[in-house]
Amino acid sequence: MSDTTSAAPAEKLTKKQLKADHPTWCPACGDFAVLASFFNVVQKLGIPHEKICVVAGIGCSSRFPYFVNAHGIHFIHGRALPLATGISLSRPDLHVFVFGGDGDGFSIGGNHLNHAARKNVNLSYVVMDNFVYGLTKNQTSPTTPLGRKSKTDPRGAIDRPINPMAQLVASGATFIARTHAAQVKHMNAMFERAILHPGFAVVETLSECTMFFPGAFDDGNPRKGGVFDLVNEEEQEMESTSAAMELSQDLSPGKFGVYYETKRDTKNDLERAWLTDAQKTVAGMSEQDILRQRFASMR
Ligand SMILES: Cc1ncc(C[n+]2csc(CCOP(=O)(O)OP(=O)(O)O)c2C)c(N)n1
Ligand code: SF4
Ligand SMILES: [Mg+2]
Repeated sequence: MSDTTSAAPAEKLTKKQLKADHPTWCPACGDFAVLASFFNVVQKLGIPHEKICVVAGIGCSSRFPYFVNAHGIHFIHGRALPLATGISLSRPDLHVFVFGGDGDGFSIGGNHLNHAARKNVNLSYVVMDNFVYGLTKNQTSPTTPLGRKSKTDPRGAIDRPINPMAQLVASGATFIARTHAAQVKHMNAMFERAILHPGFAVVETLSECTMFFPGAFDDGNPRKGGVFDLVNEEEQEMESTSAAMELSQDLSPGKFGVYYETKRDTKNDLERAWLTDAQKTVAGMSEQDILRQRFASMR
C-alpha cells in the first residue's frame, strides 16, 4: 500500500491497543482468524497506530472496523471502495484497509471493484469470501457454488458463480492473491505482501461461515482432508495476465498464493502529479480550491 519503513512507531503497537470491541461473530467463524492475522501483520510492519484506517460496507465480515481500535468506518453496503478511494486520495499518509464479504464486494459492490482496480487506487482490500450472505442469514451470493441450497435458492443455486480471480485480473488490479483463513501463516504472508504493495492490492480470503455454510472450504484444508495447493512462484510469470488467467481456471479448491503482481502508476500518484502541475499555473491556490474550480467548470 505505501512505505511503512519511514514511519516506524517509537513503541511497538500491542494487540491490546489494536483491539476494540469483542467480535460478535458466531463461534469458529473464519473471520476471527482474519482479524487476528490483520493485527499480527500491522504489528509486524510497525504501522503507526494513528495511520491505520479501516473501511467496510455491510455484512458480518464488514463489522471489522468495530473490532479494530483505529480510524474506521462501517459504511453503506457495497460502497466501501469508493469511500476508501476518497480517503486514500485525500490522505496519502494513511494506510487504508478495506474489509468485506463476497456479497458486499462482488455483488452490490462489484462495479466499484472493477473501477478501483483499473484506477489502481492505493489501498489494501481483503474480501472475506464465505460463498454466502451470512448477515442476512443464508442467501445465495455471487460465489455460491451451483446447486447449493439457500433461502433464495431452495432448490439449489442456478446462477453460475463469478470467478473472482479472473475478474480481478481483467479489471486491472496490480496485486491479486488468494488465501484460506485456516492457513494462518499463508494468510499472514499474503496480507503482508498486499500491504507492502504500492497500488490496488486484493486478497480473496476463504473464510468459513460456520453458521450457514460449514465445511465450505474443507477441500482446501489438509486438516479436513483437502489439498492446500500453492501457486509455484518460481515458475509463475508474476506480471503476466494470461498466466494469472490460466491459474484462475483451476476452480475448486483452486490455487492459493499470489496470482499476479505488477507495478503501475497509482491513481494517487497521477492525481498528485496533476495537482502539482496545476499549482504551478495558479500560484497560491490550495489543492482543494483547484479541485473546486475544476468541478465548477464542469457545471
Ligand atoms: C443497499 C442494501 N441492500 C441490501 C442490504 C442487506 N444486506 C446486508 S448485508 C448483505 C449481504 C452480506 O453478505 P456478505 O457481503 O457476503 O457478508 P457476510 O455477512 O457473508 O460476511 C445484504 C444483502 C443492505 N444492508 N443494504
Ligand atoms: S453468520 Fe456466518 S459469517 Fe456471520 S458471523 Fe456467523 S459464522 Fe460468521
Ligand atoms: Mg459472504
